[in-house]
Amino acid sequence: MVEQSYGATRAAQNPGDPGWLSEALESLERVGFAVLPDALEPSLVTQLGSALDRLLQEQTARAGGDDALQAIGESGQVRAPCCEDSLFWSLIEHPVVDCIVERLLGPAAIVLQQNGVVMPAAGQRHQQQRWHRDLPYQSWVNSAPIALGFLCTLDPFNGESGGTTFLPASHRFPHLPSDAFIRGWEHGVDAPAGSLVVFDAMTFHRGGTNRSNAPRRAVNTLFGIPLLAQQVTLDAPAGASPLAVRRSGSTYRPADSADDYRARRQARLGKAKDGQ
Ligand SMILES: O=C(O)CCC(=O)C(=O)O
Repeated sequence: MVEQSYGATRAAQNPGDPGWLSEALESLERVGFAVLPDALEPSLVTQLGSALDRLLQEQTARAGGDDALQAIGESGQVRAPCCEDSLFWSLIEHPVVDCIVERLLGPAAIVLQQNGVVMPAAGQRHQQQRWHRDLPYQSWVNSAPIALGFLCTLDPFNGESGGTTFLPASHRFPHLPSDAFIRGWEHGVDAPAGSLVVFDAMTFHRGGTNRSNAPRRAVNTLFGIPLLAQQVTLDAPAGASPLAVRRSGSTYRPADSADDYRARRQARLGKAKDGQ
């Protein structure tokens, strides 16, 4: 049924789009996120879950155990799973993911990061439970998306397991709103395992608290336009000043592996617990 209105016009939609795509694109534009339930085959979800459990164990052991990861805010996270198990490329090549990426970011889009997020059971804390953007430390807004997150749920997201909580339309405003606004408007996602939760990377969100008795797992693949990349990799000469090192861009160069990422983070944060 067409809803009645007066004095209003509708933005044109692409008549060739399937209904799910029109709905997802409109939600992404207006509220900053969209939920696509049951987007993945159950057998793939099971395989991804087992692979993520294995990688979490392996990466945690390589990093010196969970206490070492807690110290640098890295516990319960699997970095770049697609670099260690090709199964995770199925989330990058998934036709629904690809359709939205191509439409909103275009053919030059690249994967900026892929992370497994394992929310611990029984209400324990996790680094991703604080409000953040997936392009963090940015207090400005863009008129069209430059990066999109695709959270694939490997377990049900609901009030008990702590589905991701979004601040609707926060991709449209530079700053995090007040606590009162957050309490009034935050929206927790309910979705079965195998869903895709798609969001503009500038939409503020946080992982919910998992009060169930089992870990709650998801994989977040972040795609973005290849913005402001160096044309040639520049290395500052031996003995260069801190300024030259900073300007060379070496601090922000992509890590070679999950272990390299953690070694750099360890060097930067030491024992500080509050780093991002
Ligand atoms: O797992 C979640 O609910 C949230 C994950 C998250 O915040 C992130 O990957 O940026």
